[in-house]
Amino acid sequence: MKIMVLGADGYLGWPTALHLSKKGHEVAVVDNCVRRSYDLEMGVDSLVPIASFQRRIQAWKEVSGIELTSWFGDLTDPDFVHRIVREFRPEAIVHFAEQRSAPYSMIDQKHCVYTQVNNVVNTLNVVYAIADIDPDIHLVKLGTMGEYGTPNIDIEEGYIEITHKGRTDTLPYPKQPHSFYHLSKVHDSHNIQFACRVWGIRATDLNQGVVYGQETPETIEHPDLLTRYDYDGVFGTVLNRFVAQAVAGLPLTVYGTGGQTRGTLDVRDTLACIELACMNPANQGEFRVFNQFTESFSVLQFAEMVRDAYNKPVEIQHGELVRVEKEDHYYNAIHTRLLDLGLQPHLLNKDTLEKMLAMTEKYAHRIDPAAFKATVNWRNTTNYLPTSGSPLPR
Ligand code: NAD
Ligand code: USQ
Repeated sequence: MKIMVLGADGYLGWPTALHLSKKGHEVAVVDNCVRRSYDLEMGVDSLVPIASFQRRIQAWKEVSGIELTSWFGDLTDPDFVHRIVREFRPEAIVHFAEQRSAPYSMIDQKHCVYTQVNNVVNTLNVVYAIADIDPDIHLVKLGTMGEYGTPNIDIEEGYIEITHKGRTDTLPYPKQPHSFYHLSKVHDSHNIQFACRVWGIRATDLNQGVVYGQETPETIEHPDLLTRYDYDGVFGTVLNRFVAQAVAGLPLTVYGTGGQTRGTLDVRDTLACIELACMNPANQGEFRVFNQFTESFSVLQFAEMVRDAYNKPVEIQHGELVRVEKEDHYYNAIHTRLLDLGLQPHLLNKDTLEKMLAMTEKYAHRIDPAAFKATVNWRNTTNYLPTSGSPLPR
């Protein structure tokens, strides 16, 4: 199958591109490497050193003999998007390419507007290119479980049947997102659904939970193939941060009581889910939604699992609730559709955590303890950032 991966220099896009090409698909990779500029802006770095986009592609050719078609460019440019889709003519486009940090989107107005413009415009350009060039192309779009928020009822996979004043309809599930970043994904979902309805394109929205882990069978084949691992206060996700904090000998930073519950999955399952979605495309005109996670845990449970898996003492610290979110809530999100397609999950266990801890110990000398600080508070409209006066990365 011909698959174009947008955002292929990122944490998830890079291992996905390798996985799909190893499985025999013809893969094109696209990125403008803006993610690397966010690190420069904030003075932080991936725990695991990563080779340049060009070097990674070369290394994969040396290791596997597989040549990835590649483009360096900005997806907010509609001419660029049309050109690459016309030239490669993919059967599926896997779209990871967005600013994906909730705290980054909550720094100030400039970062909020940047996030929403970048994300919504990228997706609109992709949707237009598909509709103009070949409506048969299947869009596989990375959404997020955080689009739904934490309602006091079960979360369905995209749609809910509602009976109102005696009449019944199946409607998009209500959205109460956690941040301006999560809101950008809601806007994307609405735009894609509209395009499916009006132009008859086909799309799968993968509402993914928080991803953990770093190693995949392909990335560990060569040091220049490794994917990034973020632990800082803006881009680091919860379990990855807790593992790095444990190794650094610092307290695990649970915000508030830690009752916040989230769907989660192993990075290896992200790759499997993407391939399953590509191989089983949505019908023409269908806006299909999968909830892409395998288990759910509270933040405190994540912290306790890391503490119990490590062979050194670990302290759990309940700090300020820097986000505006429910600390204690009902959470039951349905996630059967990927399992029905054959997903065999890697569940979070001691063995996985021990491997994550061992990988992190290998790079412990690269940990900057100052980077852990949570610098963004949802209640402030202007948060402190050393470079907050300068232009945003492009
Ligand atoms: P990432 O930031 O590591 O990767 C995103 C990539 O997109 C980066 O390499 C970036 O340079 C690129 N990109 C951004 N804007 C671009 C533009 N205008 N033009 C070209 N390239 C651009 O993020 P990730 O963690 O790999 O996440 C990938 C996707 O999965 C995101 O859409 C994210 O919202 C979603 N997701 C991630 C997680 C997670 O835990 N990491 C969980 C759920 C959903
Ligand atoms: N949290 C802590 N302590 C920390 C870091 C986080 O208590 O040190 C808490 C947060 O307050 C939140 C939860 O952990 O309640 C998850 O935070 P996170 O930063 O791991 O995840 P989030 O901001 O939701 O975003 C991440 C990815 C995003 C993706 C999302 C999936 O960055 O791209 O969309 O996970 S989901 O959460 O399902 O929406």
